[in-house]
Amino acid sequence: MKVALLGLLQSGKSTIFSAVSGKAIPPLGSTAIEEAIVSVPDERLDWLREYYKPKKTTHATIDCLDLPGLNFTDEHGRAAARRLINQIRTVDLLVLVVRSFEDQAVPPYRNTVNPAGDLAELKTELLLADLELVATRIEKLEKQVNRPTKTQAHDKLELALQKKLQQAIESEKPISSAVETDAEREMIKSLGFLTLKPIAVSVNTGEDQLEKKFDFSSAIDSSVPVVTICAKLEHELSQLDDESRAEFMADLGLTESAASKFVKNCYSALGLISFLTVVSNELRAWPIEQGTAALDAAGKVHTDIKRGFIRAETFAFNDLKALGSEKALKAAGKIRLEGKEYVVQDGDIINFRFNV
Ligand SMILES: Nc1nc2c(ncn2[C@@H]2O[C@H](COP(=O)(O)OP(=O)(O)OP(=O)(O)O)[C@@H](O)[C@H]2O)c(=O)[nH]1
Ligand SMILES: [Mg+2]
Repeated sequence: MKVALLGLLQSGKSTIFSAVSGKAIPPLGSTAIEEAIVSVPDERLDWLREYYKPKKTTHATIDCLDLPGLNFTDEHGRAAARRLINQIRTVDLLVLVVRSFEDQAVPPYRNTVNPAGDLAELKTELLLADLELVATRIEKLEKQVNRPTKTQAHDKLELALQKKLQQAIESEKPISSAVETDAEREMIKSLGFLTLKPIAVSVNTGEDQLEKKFDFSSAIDSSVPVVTICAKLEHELSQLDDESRAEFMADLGLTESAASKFVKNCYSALGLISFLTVVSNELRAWPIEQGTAALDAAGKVHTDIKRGFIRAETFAFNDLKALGSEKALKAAGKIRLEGKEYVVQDGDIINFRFNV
C-alpha cells in the first residue's frame, strides 16, 4: 500500500514523515520525493509476541512518499506542483498535510495560517490537475478515433466518457458522479485520477493546540478521517529512547505515538482492518479491506491456501487476551470453524486449514 504526503509549502510534511518513519528529515528546499517503508504499529502483535514467543514477528508496512511542498502562488510554482502531482497517480491514498501551528520563524503560506483554506486550495488544485488530464486525453482521443485502428471502438467509448467527466468537473461535480458502470471505472483506472482516490488529513498543530478541534466542513466531506499531529514535538519524541519517550509522553498527556495515529488514520481512510496469523513460528498482521471473505483473506497469505481452502479456524484477539490462553478459549467455545464466506473481522486470529 502506497500513500503520499502532500501539502502546501512548509506545512510540516517532512517532519511528520520523519516522526512516522524514523528516517532523517529531508533537507529544506529539497525537490526530490522521499520514500520510506513505515512499519505499522499494532499493540496486538506486541501482546501476542509475549504469548506465542514466535521466532519472527512481521508487521504490516506502508510505503510512504514525502513530496516537496506545493506552491500555487506563481506560475513557476504552479508548473512544479503540477509535475509533482502527476508523479503520484499510482498511490492508493493521499494524505493532505495542513499547517495550524504558529511560528514566527516559519513564514506561513499566503502569509496566513489557515488550515481549512489550505485544504480547500489543495482540493481545488487536485481537481484542476484531473481536469487537465481529461483535456489532454480528449485531445489525444479526438485525433485517434478517426483512424481505423484496432482500438477505434474502444477509443470512441473512452472519448465519450472523458467528455462526460469534463462536463462533471466543469459543473463542479466530482468525477465519481460521472462514472456509472464497472466498465467505465475500468476504462479510466490506469489514468489514476487523484480526485477518485481516498484522502486523509493530517493537521500539524502547535504544542499549545493539542486539544484543538478543527472544522473542515467547508473543504472536505465529513467522511474524510482527520488526525492532529504536533509534528515538531512528535519528531523530538521519536528521537528519544523508549524509556524517556514514555516519560515525556506521560508528562504531556499523550497516549499514542504519531506513527500509530498516522497509520490508524490511513487505515480508516482506506477501509482497512487486520487479521493475524501464527504459522511456522511467524506471527504476522495482514491488512485487508473491511468486508473481505475468509477465502480472499486466505489468498492474501498464499494462493495455495485459497485454492485448497477447507476451513478458517478463527478466534478473536480480544477473547484470547481476556481469557488468557487458547485452552481457555477452547473450553469457552470461542474457537470457531468458519467457511469461505465468513466475513473476517478486525483482530481475528486465523489458522487456515487447507489441502492442495
Ligand atoms: N513550531 C513548529 N514548527 C514546525 C512544526 N512542524 C514543522 N515545523 C517547522 O516548519 C518548517 C518546515 O517543516 P518541514 O517538515 O520541513 O515542512 P515541509 O512541509 O516538509 O516543507 P516543504 O517540503 O519545504 O514544503 C521547519 O523549520 C520545521 O522545524 C510544528 O509542529 N511546530
Ligand atoms: Mg518537505
